[in-house]
Amino acid sequence: MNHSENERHSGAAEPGRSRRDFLRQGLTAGAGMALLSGAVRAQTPESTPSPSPEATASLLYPGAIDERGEYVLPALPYPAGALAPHIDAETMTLHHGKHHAGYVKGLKAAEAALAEARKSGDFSQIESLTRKAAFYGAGHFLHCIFWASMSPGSSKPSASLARAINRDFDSLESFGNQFRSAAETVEGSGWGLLTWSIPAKKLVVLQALNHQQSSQWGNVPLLAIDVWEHAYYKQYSDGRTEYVEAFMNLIDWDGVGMRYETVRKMAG
Ligand code: MN3
Repeated sequence: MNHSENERHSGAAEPGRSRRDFLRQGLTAGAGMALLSGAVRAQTPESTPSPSPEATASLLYPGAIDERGEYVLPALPYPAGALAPHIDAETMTLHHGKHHAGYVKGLKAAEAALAEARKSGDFSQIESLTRKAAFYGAGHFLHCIFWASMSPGSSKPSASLARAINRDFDSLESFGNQFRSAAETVEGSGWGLLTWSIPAKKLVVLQALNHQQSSQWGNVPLLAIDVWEHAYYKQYSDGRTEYVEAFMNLIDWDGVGMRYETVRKMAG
């Protein structure tokens, strides 16, 4: 599977949308809106009612599907140039409008082909189609988390997330060192991820090769850095280390904390 497959597709980024608009987009009107009050960030999993399944999904995978349940390219939660100088507007626009859009298109095509196979009973392409569904699907979902992992402002982990980080990584500094090292050493194209392990009930740093390989099962990504060359090459050339360092300045701990609280509510 060659990444250049995605080069054909283009989609317009939508700069100028606020973070709040972005979050609202993925939420269903009723239960989701209540979560936007800001209260969800400040409260513990035990003290708030569980959000609806739709709201939970859109908090964990922001903007991944539209109100009809169709896969969709979410708008960026900030203008394309808002993360400069750490990530410039040209890189963001190309990455979002071309590459991420290509994953959405590939995922839809794979699922349509699988539906056709079920209808016709011809499963001769099942291996290729299943692999494509995994590749493009994982690519789509991780990019949704990637955009939401960053923000132009500064932030720090909430008290409950900080406690979990200290418990599972000894300190925020140790977490940062492990996360940076994981991201910098991904072999080829892939991701550095902070995840919540549902079975182990703890935070785990993982790499993903391409988008879909090397995960544990049962891990929900909370923070994602894309280290495919298309994420940084225009600005940093082969300087992945410098790009990873720049990303560390952009981490949106509010969003990470929101996903942490949501998954804890969903699965302890
Ligand atoms: Mn990418």
